[in-house]
Amino acid sequence: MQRQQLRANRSRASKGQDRREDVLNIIEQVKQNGDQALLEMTERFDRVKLAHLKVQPEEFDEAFEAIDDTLLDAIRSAIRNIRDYHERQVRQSWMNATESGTILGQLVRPLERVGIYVPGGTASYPSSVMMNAIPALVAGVEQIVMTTPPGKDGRMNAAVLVTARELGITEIFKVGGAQAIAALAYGTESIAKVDKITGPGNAFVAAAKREVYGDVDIDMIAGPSEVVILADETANPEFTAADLLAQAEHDPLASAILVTTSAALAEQVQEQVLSQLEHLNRKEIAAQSIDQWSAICIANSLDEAFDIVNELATEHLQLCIADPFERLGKVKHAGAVFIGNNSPVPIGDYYVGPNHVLPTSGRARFSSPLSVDDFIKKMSLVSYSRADMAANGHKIAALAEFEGLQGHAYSVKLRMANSEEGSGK
Ligand code: HSO
Ligand code: ZN
Repeated sequence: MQRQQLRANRSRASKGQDRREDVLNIIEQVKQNGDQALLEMTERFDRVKLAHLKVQPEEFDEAFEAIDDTLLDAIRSAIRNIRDYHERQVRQSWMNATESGTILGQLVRPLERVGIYVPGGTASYPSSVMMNAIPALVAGVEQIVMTTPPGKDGRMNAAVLVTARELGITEIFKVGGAQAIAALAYGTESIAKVDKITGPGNAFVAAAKREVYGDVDIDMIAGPSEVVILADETANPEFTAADLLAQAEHDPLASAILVTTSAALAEQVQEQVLSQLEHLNRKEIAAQSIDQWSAICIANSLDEAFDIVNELATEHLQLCIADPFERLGKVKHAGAVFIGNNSPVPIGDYYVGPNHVLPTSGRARFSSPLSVDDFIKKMSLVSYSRADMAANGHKIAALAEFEGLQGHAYSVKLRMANSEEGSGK
C-alpha cells in the first residue's frame, strides 16, 4: 500500500453520514411535542410501545438478577481502575497573590448536567457507560442522565443497567437516535435539558449531535475504530494478527494496519489473520474491514515506520518493538499508545484505566482522549490591588483610548484618581 492511499484512509470517517434533513425534522418534532414525540418515534423506529420512558426501579433489580457474578465482579473492578486513573486528571482551582496585593486565579467548576447516549442493539456496551460516566463523576458533575433505545421487548441491556446503577446513575430513559439527542439538548416534560452530550451512536445520532452543538456542548464525533501496530522482528505474529482482528471486528469500516520493518513478520501475520478470521463470530464484519480498510506496510527503517505511524495519527497505536520506551519520543500523534506484548487494545477498551473514547480519523493530531477536562469549565478570577491600579492604570487607559473606548478608559481613570487621593480600599 502506498502512503497516498494511507492518507485517503481518513476519508472513511465521513461515509454514510448524510442524514441532515431527517434529523432536522426529528429535532423539530421533539421541540414541539416533547415526550409524546419520543414515545411515537420509539414505536415507529424501535418497534416498541412503552408505558414509561423512564427506567423503573424494579428494572434495575431484574437486571442484577440477569447477569452472572463473574460479569458483575468484572464490572466492579473495571469501574475501580477507570476511576483511579481519571482521579489523577483532576485539576485544582488556583489563586496567586503578588507582593503588590493583586490576586489572580482560575476557578474550576464541573458542568451541572450531562447526558450520556448509549447505543442500542449489539453495540449497547457497558464499557461505554463506564468510559463516558466516570470522567463526569470524577469531575463532580451532579446530574447525569442516560438515554438508550430499548430492545423490541421494551427492555434494556441488563449489563448496561447494572453498570449505570453501580455508578449511581438512575435517571435513564428508553429513547434512542436523533430524538434522544434532541430531548437531551432541548428538554421535554420528563427529560431536563443538559449542558453537554457525550457517547457514541449511529449516523443519525452523529448528525443530530452536529445540529445541536452550540445550544449544548458535545463530545467529539467518533469515526470507525482504528489500530496501527508498529512491529519489528521481535513481535509475536499470532498476537499481532489477533490484535488487528480485535479492531477489525468492530465495524466493516474499521481499520487495522500493521507497519513493520520485518518482511518475515509481515508474511506470518498475513497468514495468521486469514486463519484466525475463520474463528470469529463477527467474521463477516471483520473480513470487510480487513479487505477494504486494512493493510500491511513494510518500512525500510524504523524511522520510516514512525513517519507512517505519525502520518496516520491513529486512534490506537501498539508498539511491539525492541526498547519501546527509548523510542517513545518518536511518537507524535496517537489517541492511545499500548506498549509491549501484554498490552493489546482490549485491556484499554475495558479495564486498566485510560478512557476508550479516543480521537479517530486522524484527529489525534489535535485532540485527546475523553477525560475529566471534558466535564469541567474554568472561570478566571481577578482582584486588582490599589497599588497596581495606581502604577498601571495609565497603561490600561492608553489601550482603551487607542481602541476608541472612552467608557473603558474612564472606569479605570476613576480608580486611579481614587487611589491617588488615598481614599477607599
Ligand atoms: N475499541 C472501541 C471501544 C470498545 N471496544 C468498546 C470494545 N467495546 C473504541 O475505541
Ligand atoms: Zn474495541
